[in-house]
Amino acid sequence: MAEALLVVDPQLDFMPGGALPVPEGDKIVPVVNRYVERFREAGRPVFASRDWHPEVTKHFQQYGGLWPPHCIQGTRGAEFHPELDLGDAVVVSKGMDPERDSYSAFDGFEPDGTPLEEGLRRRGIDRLYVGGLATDYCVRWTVLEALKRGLKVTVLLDAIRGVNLKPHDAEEAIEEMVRAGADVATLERLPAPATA
Ligand code: VGL
Ligand code: ZN
Repeated sequence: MAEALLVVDPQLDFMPGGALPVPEGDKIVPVVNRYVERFREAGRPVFASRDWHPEVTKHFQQYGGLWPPHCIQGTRGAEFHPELDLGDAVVVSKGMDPERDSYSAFDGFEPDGTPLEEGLRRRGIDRLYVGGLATDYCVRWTVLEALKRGLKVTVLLDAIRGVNLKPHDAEEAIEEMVRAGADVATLERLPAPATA
């Protein structure tokens, strides 16, 4: 079995200056680049999810949701940060259903329509290393869903940032993920990804 890196929603709208800015969201960019390099050198796959909303969705405030419009398909805000070097990462798109308010990358699909879970199983992946935005929403839901599906998860503490609608949301999200069975790591304390 094998390991993969999953970078959750490192998109411009979640960075300072974007439509739904996560404080210090851009600080993950150089760190994520180093993780990508490590995984690439080890021959392990890299996945990047993207929030990919239609203009009208129950996810947005105007239509009963929590959020200002963000990451609308095809807009600049929906693009990955230009300084990210995601290489040939598998892009997983999520949030397309206008009727559903979903946060997990496990509700997403690869470009050919393969659901994320199936794509991971096909590649023999049993552990995900997860970084990205935001700790208290899409990272949290993605990690909890991965654990429920029997995958092992390592949360990359130096490659995540939270929205913190309430001041301690991100901290509490990390505690919740760990209680649910997630491991944590940083670049300096990263178990060497096993080569296949
Ligand atoms: C996210 C809020 C709304 C996220 C997505 O990627 O964490 N947060 N949509
Ligand atoms: Zn969203």
